[in-house]
Amino acid sequence: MIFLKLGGSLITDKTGVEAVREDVLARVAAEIAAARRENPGLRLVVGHGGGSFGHVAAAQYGTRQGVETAEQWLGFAEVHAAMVRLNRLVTEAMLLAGIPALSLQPSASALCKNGRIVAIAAQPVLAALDAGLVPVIYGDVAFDAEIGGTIISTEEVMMALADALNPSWLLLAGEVPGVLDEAGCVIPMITADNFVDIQSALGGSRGTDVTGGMTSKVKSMLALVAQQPALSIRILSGLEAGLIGAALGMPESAGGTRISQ
Ligand code: IP8
Repeated sequence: MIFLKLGGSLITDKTGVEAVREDVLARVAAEIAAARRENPGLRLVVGHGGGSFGHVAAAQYGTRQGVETAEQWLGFAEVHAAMVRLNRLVTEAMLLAGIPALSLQPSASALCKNGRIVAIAAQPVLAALDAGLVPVIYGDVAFDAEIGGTIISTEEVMMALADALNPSWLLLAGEVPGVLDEAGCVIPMITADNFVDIQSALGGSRGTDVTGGMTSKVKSMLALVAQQPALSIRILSGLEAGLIGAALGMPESAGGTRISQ
């Protein structure tokens, strides 16, 4: 079982508004289709981020911090609608490539408390996999028992599903070739043991925001592999043709950064 996240920065143009990278989407879909043909037993869940779709409305209404007023609830509905528009494009590209992609709406499945997912319906995802389908999830809005509503990222949805689905790999395909060190080289392997050294390398080379971004991403991925020792994570570039296909075929030896326990 493999979880594959297509980053929002990979499949959309973040400098535009609701601008999809059609060429990237078509190529990635073809790579996924080829990997499935080579390995018909592959159980695959695909997820995608928001990029220039959900994040624009989400920032405008501050949806992640909570939803209370009528205007904020309108924003909640608009963020979801933007994500559905992107999800349709992703799903259509996959269907066109011959992948039996089935979109499953996270906001109809997940419930949160203070911004954290406390329940998610894993059963429909399992049923889809058993039927030979490729479930497609995405970063979405979600109802929240404490703060009304919030935003759940693709990784958060995948992490919540990991308990029930036990994936062996989580592949995070983005624009960057992996986690980079001070010299700009890809760090091939991160574990809890070498994280201290890596953290200082990250801190030395980048601005505070970016450092916080990658450091906190790596930290949450290390927490995830500590919870799920059989899971490994790979951060890789989806911009380089063939890498996603190679990672789906042989995740152990694909490029990028591996995060393991
Ligand atoms: O791009 C967030 O998903 P992400 C999606 O995986 C929304 O963080 C709704 C902004």
